[in-house]
Order: sequence, then structure tokens, then C-alpha cells
Amino acid sequence: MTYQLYYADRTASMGVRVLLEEIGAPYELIPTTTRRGQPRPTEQLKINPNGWVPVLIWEDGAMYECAAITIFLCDRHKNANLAPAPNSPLRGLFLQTLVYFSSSVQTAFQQDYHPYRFADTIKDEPGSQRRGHRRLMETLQIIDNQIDNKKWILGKTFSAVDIYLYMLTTWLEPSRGHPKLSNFPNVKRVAKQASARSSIKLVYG
Ligand SMILES: N[C@@H](CCC(=O)N[C@@H](CS)C(=O)NCC(=O)O)C(=O)O
Repeated sequence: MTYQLYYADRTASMGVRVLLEEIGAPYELIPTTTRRGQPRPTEQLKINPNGWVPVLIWEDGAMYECAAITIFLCDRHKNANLAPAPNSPLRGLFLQTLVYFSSSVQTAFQQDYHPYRFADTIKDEPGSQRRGHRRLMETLQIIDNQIDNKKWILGKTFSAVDIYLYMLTTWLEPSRGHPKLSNFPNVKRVAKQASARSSIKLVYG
């Protein structure tokens, strides 16, 4: 079975592609855009009317939302060992971190890149962006403290949340007002270790 993934560079679809590489599943990338005002493929919009990526298609279904896709793929391909089992003591931390990434950290990036979704008028948009920059600082600090001196986010074992964190760090642009990765030494360490994986080298290289 071949997965299909709506794909655009520098987006959350890259994290899903890394997962597919880690799993070793065959997949096909369907190019799309995330640019404001540019049309999305009709089939993509049928699955995700928001017009966002990632969107994943498999033999008898399709879905969007990066965190949900991550859980779906990890559960479907247990042998890849990318997530703790449902009865593992680490399952709660895995789910909590994944959803925090998508609901809090990613939203902070959105406040900067898509301020018109958060501000009532064009005049208010710079305020949304500045708040997004501060929110990145706040949310990544929480993750940095959570990681503490652990090797990976879950402790000794690499998992899909480390891939997600790596992806988030690639979006940091201090020239836009984002905090620097060096502000978060534990995040930086985990991201650097993750960057040595062949899956990440292939997708981000
Ligand atoms: N909550 C969604 C957010 C996805 C998202 O923001 N995707 C970005 C790329 S990283 C996108 O498609 N942006 C285009 C847009 O917002 O119009 C998820 O986690 O999948």
C-alpha cells in the first residue's frame, strides 16, 4: 500500500514525511502550496477544507491534522517503535507533548505567519505577530524545562515527538523576531541528535 501525502517544503508535511521514512512505508508526495491566495488542489480541499497541509491518504481513508496523523501512523506501524504502547507509562507524556506542540507551539507560529486569523483588523496584525513571538518563547521554554536532562523527550527512547520537535525548530527565524534555538539548550540538544537520523537527513538535507 502506498500512502499519498500533500506536501509543501518548510511545512508540517515534512514531519509526516520523516515518519513515513522511519516506518519504511512506500509513499508518494503530491505537491501543493501554502501561500495565501494561491489555489489548492480540489482533492486536497475536499479532505481538508482549511487548505492546510499535511493531508494523508491511504487505501481506504484520508485525514488531516499533524498530531492526529502522527498517532495514526505510529499505531498503524507499531513495529517502527515510534510511540509508547497505549498501556505504557510513557503514553500520557507522548500524547500530551504531541498535542501541546500542535495546539500551542504551532499556534504561536501561526500568530506570526497568519496574523489575519488572530487580529480583527490589519492594524491589529503586528500585535498578533509580536504576541506570537513571545508565545514561542513561553511555550518552547516549557518544553525545554520538560526535557530537562533527558536524552530524548520521552527519556531513553527516540519517538515521533522528537521528530515533531525537530520540525518545529526548523521554523525558528530570529530575524523575524522569533527566539533563538540557543535560548533552549535542551530543545537544541534533542533537535541536534534527531538531525543525525537518516530519515531527517533525507527529508531536510
Ligand atoms: N493544526 C494543523 C495546522 C497545519 C498548518 O498550519 N499547516 C501549514 C503549514 S505548516 C499550512 O498549511 N499553512 C497554510 C495556511 O495556513 O493557509 C496541523 O497541525 O496539521
